[in-house]
Amino acid sequence: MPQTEFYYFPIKALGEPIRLLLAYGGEDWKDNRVTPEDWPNFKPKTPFGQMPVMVVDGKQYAQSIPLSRYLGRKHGLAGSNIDEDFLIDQNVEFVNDIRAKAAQVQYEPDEALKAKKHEDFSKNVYPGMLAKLDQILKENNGHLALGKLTWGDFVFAGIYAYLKVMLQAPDLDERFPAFKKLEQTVYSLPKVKAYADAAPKTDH
Ligand SMILES: N[C@@H](CCC(=O)N[C@@H](CS)C(=O)NCC(=O)O)C(=O)O
Repeated sequence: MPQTEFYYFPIKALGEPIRLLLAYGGEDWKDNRVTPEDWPNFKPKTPFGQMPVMVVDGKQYAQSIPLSRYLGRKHGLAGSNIDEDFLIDQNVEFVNDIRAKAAQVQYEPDEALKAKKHEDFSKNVYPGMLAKLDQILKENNGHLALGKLTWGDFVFAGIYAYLKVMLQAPDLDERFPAFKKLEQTVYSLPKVKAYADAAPKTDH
């Protein structure tokens, strides 16, 4: 089996779900953490000028959610039919919607507008979305879909720390204990824990 090479910035963010899935699957993989200094040289060599990127036997795989879905299928974390797969996809996409909303604020270059958007979204957008996500986890036995461990849980657990930063919500664990619990469920899986214990420590 060829060694899998994984490339992402030295943070969790969109790369961490894939790292967690590679660890869970017991793959022989190398965690290449590309520094911002090295990125301009590597960027043109990637399929979309972005990371994460996985390379297996010279073949490149990109886009974080399809990568997670692919590894989930490979390692027995997908649904057992297209309806179950749909439920995972649907709820993963909703988590991604929350991230994308927060990204609209976080990457706003105008500081005054950024503050205004944050205030608006914190009052009018995030509470409803987060309450919905909390409801989804409660209806699914603490998981993102199907009432059991799926690759969707790895997407959530991998980006949760980043989500807190993006939402500017350091109190999210206290407001929604089910979120923290799901993150811990995934990070407590023995092979995932072994990876995380040995990995460089980053806050998001
Ligand atoms: N849809 C892509 C988005 C990837 C993405 O936005 N990557 C960012 C880091 S989180 C990146 O590579 N930024 C550097 C750049 O665009 O030059 C995915 O989910 O993989």
